[in-house]
Amino acid sequence: MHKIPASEITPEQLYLSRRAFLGAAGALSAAALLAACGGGTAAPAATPLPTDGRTDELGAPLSSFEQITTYNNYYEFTTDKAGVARLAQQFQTSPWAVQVGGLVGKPRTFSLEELLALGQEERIYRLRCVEGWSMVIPWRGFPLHKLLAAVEPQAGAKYVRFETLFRPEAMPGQHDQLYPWPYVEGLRLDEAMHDLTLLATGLYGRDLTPQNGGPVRLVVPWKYGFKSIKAVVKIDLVAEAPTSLWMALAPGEYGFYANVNPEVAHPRWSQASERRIGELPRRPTLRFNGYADQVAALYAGMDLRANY
Ligand SMILES: Nc1nc2c(c(=O)[nH]1)N[C@H]1C(S)=C(S)[C@@H](COP(=O)(O)O)O[C@H]1N2
Ligand SMILES: [Mo]
Repeated sequence: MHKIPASEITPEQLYLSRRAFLGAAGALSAAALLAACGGGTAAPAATPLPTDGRTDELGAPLSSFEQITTYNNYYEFTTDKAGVARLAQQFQTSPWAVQVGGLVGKPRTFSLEELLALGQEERIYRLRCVEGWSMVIPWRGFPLHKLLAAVEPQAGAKYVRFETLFRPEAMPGQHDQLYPWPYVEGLRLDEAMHDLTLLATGLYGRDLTPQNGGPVRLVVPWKYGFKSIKAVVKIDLVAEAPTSLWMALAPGEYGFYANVNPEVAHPRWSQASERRIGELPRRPTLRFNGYADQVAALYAGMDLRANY
């Protein structure tokens, strides 16, 4: 389905030499190295960070900073995954505000600084794109339920609707009339309240890069990557299931739930396996992307084939 650029299949030797360098530098953790760089001075985007031997809870190594920040889906900029980083480089992520409203007792606009104050934990999650590739990403952020609690959802609120910034001057892909901009996504309220559901403001201990959805994006690790909407500016609690951009564009291919499910094929390809970026053999895709223990109960009694 996709050609594998050479840049993705040769990094192991690089990792090994970086590891050796770290060893020589002494027992410095990645965090210590970052701290040593000084908080305010962001290293050039091209500078790779060590994975420091860390893994997800299933034992899979973290994807590298370089992989995570140079292979992106972000149609507001371009449909070329390798081209997003350059086009998004000048994107202004500050100042930023997220307007939270709809069926809530206390509608409120959060500045980025107020969002950061809600917490900055690290969460290592797998990201599985509906196209059949995946990564392991160390996000920094806070569970969305913290923000929702602050605005006090009303009894009639059953779903959460998310919207990306619409600014065609800065996001050239938004001139493409084929897509019903702005990008919209939605979750059922209980999915949104689940502790795994994150609002991410960083990765690898740094502020979130523009190409990864900076300054703030949603991360829902048991769903296909397209649910994890980037550059969020609006969050509304609503009574009815929102229509996402992908549902509007191709309702037969993309449903509201989009839970990772190896047993339900996309109409045009199997979802039984995936290509972890940087690896050659494909991996089997896991039910709910490996988070079934934590989230399967949300869908008890539902037909997950009909609710794709
Ligand atoms: N606003 C917006 N959010 C988006 C997308 C997009 O095109 N626009 N692409 C989605 C898809 S298909 C995936 S797989 C992930 C990719 O996130 P990453 O580039 O940080 O890996 O972002 C999702 N969020
Ligand atoms: Mo995706």
